[in-house]
Amino acid sequence: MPTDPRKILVTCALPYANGSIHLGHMLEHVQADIWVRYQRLRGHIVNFICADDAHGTAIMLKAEQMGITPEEMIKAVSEEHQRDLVTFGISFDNYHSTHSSENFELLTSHIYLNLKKKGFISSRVISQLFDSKKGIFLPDRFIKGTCPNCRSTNQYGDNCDECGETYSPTELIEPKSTISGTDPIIKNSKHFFFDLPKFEAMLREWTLSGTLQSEIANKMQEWLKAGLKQWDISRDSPYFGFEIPGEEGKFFYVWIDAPVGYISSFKNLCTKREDLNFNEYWHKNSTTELYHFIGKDIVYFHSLFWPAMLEGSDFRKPNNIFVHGYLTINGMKMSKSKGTFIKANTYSRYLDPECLRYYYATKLNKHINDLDLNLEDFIQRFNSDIVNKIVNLASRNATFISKRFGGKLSANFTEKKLYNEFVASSELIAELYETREFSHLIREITTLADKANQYIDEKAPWIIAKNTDKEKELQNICSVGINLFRILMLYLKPIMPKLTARAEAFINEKLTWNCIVNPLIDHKITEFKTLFNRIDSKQVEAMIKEAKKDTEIESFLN
Ligand code: NOT
Ligand code: ZN
Repeated sequence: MPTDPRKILVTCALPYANGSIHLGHMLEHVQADIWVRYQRLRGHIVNFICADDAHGTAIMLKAEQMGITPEEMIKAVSEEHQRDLVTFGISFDNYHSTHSSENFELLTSHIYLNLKKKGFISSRVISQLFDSKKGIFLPDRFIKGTCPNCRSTNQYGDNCDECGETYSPTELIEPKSTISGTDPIIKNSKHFFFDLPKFEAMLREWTLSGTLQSEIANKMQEWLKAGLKQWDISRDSPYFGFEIPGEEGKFFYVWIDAPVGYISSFKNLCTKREDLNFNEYWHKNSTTELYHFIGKDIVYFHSLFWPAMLEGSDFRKPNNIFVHGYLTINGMKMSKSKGTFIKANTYSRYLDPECLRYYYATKLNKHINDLDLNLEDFIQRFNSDIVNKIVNLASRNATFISKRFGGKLSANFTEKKLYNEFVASSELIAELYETREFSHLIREITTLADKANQYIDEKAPWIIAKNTDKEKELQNICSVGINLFRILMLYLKPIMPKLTARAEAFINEKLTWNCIVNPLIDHKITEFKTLFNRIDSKQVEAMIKEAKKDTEIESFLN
């Protein structure tokens, strides 16, 4: 039974520590952050957790290429990631690293040893491609060759971009190591496997429970039908990661320690916060809620391996995974040469992060379809909705209230019916936040904004203001306008927290979910200052110009 207030643990996928956060990552962080801020606004207890995913061959090689240690690289990247996430208002309670003592301890002592004790781990010798020049077994992504199916050249070791065929790297024709350019040899090595097929019944039950997004339940059923396979969880040295206890030279594959990062980041938070109890959230019978926001590329890990690992080692399982699609920019995959591979930091040097938060919200829903950031539409949509409809609603009324009435709202409220209609929308708005139907909820909010502006247009306070006998009426109308603006700002608070904070300073009140039940009467507001400036297309042009010049990780330039 969920508790009230609900206790909720929310995660985003852990960004790899070998590159900058870009607008694609940000889609997920913004989606999760809006949901989290909404839950907090409703008085629930939310722990919002993330970390850097710091292990693996790619990170090891990248550091080597840069002439630094992996530890130095992941430290610098983590600082950059956290700075960017804060800039975009992502309100994590903790941001840790998978290269941490908590993660090592949890993975080795609690998860791996438990799985091993229960007979879920086995070992056998397998053959893999090995780069003898570099002295390293080659991950699929570091092998290129000719597709055994369609004979296209220059294809990766795991699947063909041309015909879509998947295969094992040893089947690739004329494989080459992309690290040294040499021909790899086939070499044997002992590997450790997790017995995923043992968890089939539990996973099938999850697909039938009705909680998962339908696309995910269908996908999982396909995988279950095709048959689950033993999962290789080990890698040979040299590898940047955790060594498997008792198995010298064998390391845990990054994808097994990455999800454990969810638990260890929370464990790390428990050391900083006395009110948190680790077991309450992770015990197998926990009544708290656990949700993972992820992209559609990593569903396999989160829907199959992860729940199985948790079940097998006596931890609680997630209540749900919330999967989103990919981001495209101007209808295409992000591209460096077009200047649409946009890093979070490049964006925030030219544009306000809240514009992007808003735009993403206008497009997000509970499904996993891809989402397009069309830069022209972005400018147009933001200026029209937020600046013209919402901010303008405040400014057109505020001037009269401050100049003519010393900042005081009217002592009686004249439009109860209209006001109550705005308040009544809160139920639908709440449901749309809860179910992550943000695009629908923005439509509701802008429809209300249109109604509010229509009311002001009809009453035309600028005409009434010319008639000195109608002082009271003028004050009443503008007070209605400000009160409707107040409701709209509350509804937008999880999406645009900084704009809302400025609006709160202006209204002179901290907005809570229930505060809008009654309008503000006889209440003093503060002087109106510009709440938001229009986006100028020049800002977007300058950002794109800059994005074309971006190097991969900025921290190392400074
Ligand atoms: N670093 C990974 C990625 O795709 C995400 C790891 C998420 C953690 O960017 N894991 N699990 N399961
Ligand atoms: Zn092919």
